Amino acid sequence: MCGTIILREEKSEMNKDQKVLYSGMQATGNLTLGNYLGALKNWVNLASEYECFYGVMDLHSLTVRQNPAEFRAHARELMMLYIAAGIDPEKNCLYLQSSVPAHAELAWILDCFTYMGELQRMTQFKDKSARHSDNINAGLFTYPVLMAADILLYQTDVVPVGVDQLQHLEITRDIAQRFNSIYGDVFTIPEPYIGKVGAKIMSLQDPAKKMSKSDENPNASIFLMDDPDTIRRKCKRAITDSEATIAYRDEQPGLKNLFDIYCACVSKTPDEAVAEFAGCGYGQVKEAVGEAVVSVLKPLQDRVKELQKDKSYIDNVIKTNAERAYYCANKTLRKVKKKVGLTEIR
Ligand code: ATP
Ligand code: LTN
Repeated sequence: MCGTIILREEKSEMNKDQKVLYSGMQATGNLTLGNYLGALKNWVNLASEYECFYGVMDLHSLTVRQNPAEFRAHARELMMLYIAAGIDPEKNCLYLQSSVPAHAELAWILDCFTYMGELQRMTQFKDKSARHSDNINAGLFTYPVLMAADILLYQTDVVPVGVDQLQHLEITRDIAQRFNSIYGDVFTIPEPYIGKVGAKIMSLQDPAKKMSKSDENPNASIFLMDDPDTIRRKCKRAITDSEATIAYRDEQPGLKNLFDIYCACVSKTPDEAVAEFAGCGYGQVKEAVGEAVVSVLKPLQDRVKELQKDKSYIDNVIKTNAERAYYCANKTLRKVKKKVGLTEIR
């Protein structure tokens, strides 16, 4: 075990010149096509250029009540989805947020550098407290500070996320700049990375809302593990409009969303997609979108099914990557504690 830690420390020292990428998802429920096209797919595309850390954000998930057994299973499933999507756990650090205590420790310190007014402005807090009015807990309120701690602990340069997370990135940068202005250059200031296509996939049943894991209408979201017939059916039932015109424009949000999904799946531009379907009916577009999504998700689903059979492999990934994350995170945490004047006992 000690030997493994030393090897992993050496690896981090060696990669000092490589820029750092950090991202993560909450370990709640089933991932949607929005999570995949808006975030996960970009992670895979960027992985070779950066030293990458991908967290399974299980501490964040506690802001909503979880069934313990299901929650534990979801965290493992999410780890499998990361791997199935193409993130190699030998080359990238995939780990559970809760296995690195430095996240919670830095979050507390950063809480003391964050203003109530800043947190009150967060739209995700407003949305989630409206949706969970029976459980507006302090964790939901300070959620962005824990997210800032996640990012800043690894001296992150770039954070690939969907558009809905931009506000959290902005507050992360503000907190880091505030801290640095008092104590010197402790934190790298991270930049968001938003993909060109798929940055905001909308609900198939209400194109004004983002596609979300927690939508009550099961036809609104395509889940990554949906079987092909379910995917085709959900696409067929997607809400469009009565204009009967093939175009990519804001006035036809349902069709625009279908084109966004199609383009992200087949790597085409909206203009190319519109040209391809010129003269077609919406039914043909929906059918093609369904097939494109099935083709993108099939290999990922097959790989998840294989991984589900190999418990010890995932156990091993969880353990060894946690050691590396622990080492990197604690380097920053030690620096922060020293700067603010906390006593270190060796
Ligand atoms: P919930 O809907 O339950 O609040 P979520 O689906 O937003 O959760 P998160 O774990 O909060 O899931 O998000 C994980 C990543 O997926 C983030 O980078 C987020 O920006 C991205 N993402 C989520 N939904 C979409 C979407 N509809 N389109 C594009 N990106 C998305
Ligand atoms: N809040 C994020 C999940 C998340 C995250 C992070 C993303 C928690 N910590 C750090 C990027 C970097 C969300 O997607 N809802």
